[in-house]
Amino acid sequence: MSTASPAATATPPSGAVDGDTDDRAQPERLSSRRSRFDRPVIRLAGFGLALALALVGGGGLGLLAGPGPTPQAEPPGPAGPAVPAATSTPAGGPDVSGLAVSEDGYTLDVRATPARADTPGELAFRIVGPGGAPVTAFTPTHDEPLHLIVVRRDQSGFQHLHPAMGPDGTWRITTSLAPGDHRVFADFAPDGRTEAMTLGRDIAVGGLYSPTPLPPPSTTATTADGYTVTLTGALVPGTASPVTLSVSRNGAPVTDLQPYLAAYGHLVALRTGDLAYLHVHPTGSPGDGRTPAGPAVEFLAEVPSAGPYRLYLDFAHDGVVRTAEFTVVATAGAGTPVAGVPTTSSGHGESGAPHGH
Ligand SMILES: [Cu+2]
Repeated sequence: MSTASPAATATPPSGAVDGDTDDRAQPERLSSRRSRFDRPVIRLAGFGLALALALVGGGGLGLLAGPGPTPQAEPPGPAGPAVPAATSTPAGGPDVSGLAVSEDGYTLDVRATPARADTPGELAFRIVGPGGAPVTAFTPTHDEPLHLIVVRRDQSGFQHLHPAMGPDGTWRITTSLAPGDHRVFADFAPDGRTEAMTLGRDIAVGGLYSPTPLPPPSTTATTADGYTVTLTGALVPGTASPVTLSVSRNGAPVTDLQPYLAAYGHLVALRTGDLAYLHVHPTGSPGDGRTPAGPAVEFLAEVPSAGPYRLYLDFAHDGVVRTAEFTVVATAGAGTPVAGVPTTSSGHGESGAPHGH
């Protein structure tokens, strides 16, 4: 009955994408410091999502000044001329991440991209603040002042980078990108904001683009260097869904995972179709006295809608950060097994796809 999917994929040790040997290949700096605040669950609410999609689809802010009613955006003041909310995102909250290039007055301003495909080049950008000047002060989240995620729009080539900022607020890193359109996410908290935010935009890299089909759902991912990560749990739209990822190496459970970004794992989920960004984190922290260093790392994830997502788990072991990737289909209804496994297959708990609770 075991039909292990050959399509389970994982990227090799971080940085080996495209075979280059730039700084992504270096092990991430490992630290056990706790970040100042965590965001255990990012909710993507439907209302904010619709508006954010309108923004993205419109290619700019113009739509905000349009005639569409924005039920939660009206100030509570007395009657007066209706003022279009042209300079900020609608009320309803930053529930949607990564779908907008500008939000709450902050804009992701890309200054340079690698000139040639599959060749190391500079990716440079700034975060421009509400006053029009680049932001230079950030509150670290998960041990870093800014997290940069780059993934091609077909959800291949995932990279989690930590660029360096110059005194003028320009962030730079050398990276190599395959041909095609890539989504760049900047995940950060400007000083003075209590919550992190994620801005996203596309960058284009010329060349012959051969899209990679989304791998079919699987509960197992393997890395090139002998790690296997097994996913259990179910993604239920609108629910904080427990998801457990278990790491083994050459068949033996790994019980000495290293802290990475103030956790034993760092999980990014991107919705297939629009690359809506969910930044999910474990339910425990290294050193809290109750969270083991593997093999299991537990997360809470709340997805906004049914359908496929691509999950990218970063974990650190033996001083190297690796990424394991999964396709997971979120299905409405409690207890639906993860990865779209039919619920009618068996009445016994042998399948390795336990119920959600
Ligand atoms: Cu990061």
